Amino acid sequence: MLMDTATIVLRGGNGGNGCLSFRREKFVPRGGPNGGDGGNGGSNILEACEGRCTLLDFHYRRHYKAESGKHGGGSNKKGRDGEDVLLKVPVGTFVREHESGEILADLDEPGARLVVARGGRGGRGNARFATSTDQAPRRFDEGGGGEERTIDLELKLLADVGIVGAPNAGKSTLLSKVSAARPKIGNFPFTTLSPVLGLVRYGTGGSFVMADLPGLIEGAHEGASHPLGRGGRAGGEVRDPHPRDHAVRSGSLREAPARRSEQDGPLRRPRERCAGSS
Ligand SMILES: Nc1nc2c(ncn2[C@@H]2O[C@H](COP(=O)(O)OP(=O)(O)OP(=O)(O)O)[C@@H](O)[C@H]2O)c(=O)[nH]1
Ligand SMILES: [Mg+2]
Repeated sequence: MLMDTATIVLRGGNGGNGCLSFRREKFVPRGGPNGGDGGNGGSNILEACEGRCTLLDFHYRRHYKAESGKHGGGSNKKGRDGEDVLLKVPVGTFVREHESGEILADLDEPGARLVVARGGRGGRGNARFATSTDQAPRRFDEGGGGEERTIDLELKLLADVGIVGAPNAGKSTLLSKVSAARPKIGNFPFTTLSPVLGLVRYGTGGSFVMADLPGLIEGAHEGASHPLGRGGRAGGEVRDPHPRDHAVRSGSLREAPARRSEQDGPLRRPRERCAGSS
C-alpha cells in the first residue's frame, strides 16, 4: 500500500463559557460579580518526529478533535484550558489546505511544529464587565467555537531504501521477498505504476522502509514518457535523498537472465547486507 498521502480533518476544542455569578456571603452585602472566564479550547498541533517514517496512522484515523475548555465558575474560578492534540508526523511532511491546495508548511526539520486548527477562546465571566457605573453586570461571553480544517499530508521521503531499476528487472519481486508487502508482479514491463512500500525487519527489532519504484526508462529524468502513461514524472519519487539512502540497482533488461517461472521454486532470500540500512 502506498502511504505517501493522507487527508485528515482537525477540529479545535470549543472555548468554555464565561460564568454569571455574584458573591453571596453572610455579612458581605452586595458582594459584587465574581463569574470566572471559560478556559480556551485545545488546538491541533502537527510535529515532525524522526521516529515516524510513514503516514500509516492517518489512514486508520482521519478525524481529530482537541478538548474543549471548561466553563468558568463562581468565586472568579477560571475554567481549565482544553488539552492540545499533538499529531506526530514524519520529518519531510508537506501540509496543504485540502480545498484550496494552499501550502501551509513543510515540516522538514525534526521538532518543527504547525498549529493547524486552533481552539476557540474562552468567554469572559461577568466579573470582567464590572465598571464604576455598572457594578452588578449580568453580561458574560460564550466561548468561541474551535476552527475546523481539512488538510492533506504529503510525505516527500517515502522510504529509507528505494529500489531503482529498469522495467521488469525484478524490483517488485525483491520487495515481496524481504517484506510483507504484496506488490503486483508480472512478466512484462511497467507492472508497477506507482510506488509500493514495505517494512523490512532485520536483527532483533530493527526495521526500515523499502520502496518499490516504477521502472525507469531511458531519458526519464529529461521527461521522456511511455505509452502506458509513465515517464515525465518517472523517477520523481526519488528526491531529497538522505545520506543513509541506498539504491539497489536491479540491472537492465538486456543483461537480465531468462525469466524465472513459478515452477522454479521460491527465490533465494537476499543476503542480510542487502537489507542493511547503516
Ligand atoms: N530469472 C529471474 N526472474 C526473476 C527474478 N526476479 C523476478 N523475476 C521475474 O521477473 C518478472 C518481473 O518481475 P517484477 O518483480 O514484476 O519486476 P519489476 O522490476 O517490478 O517490473 P516493473 O514493475 O514492471 O518495472 C516476473 O515474472 C518475476 O517472476 C530473478 O531473480 N530471476
Ligand atoms: Mg514492479
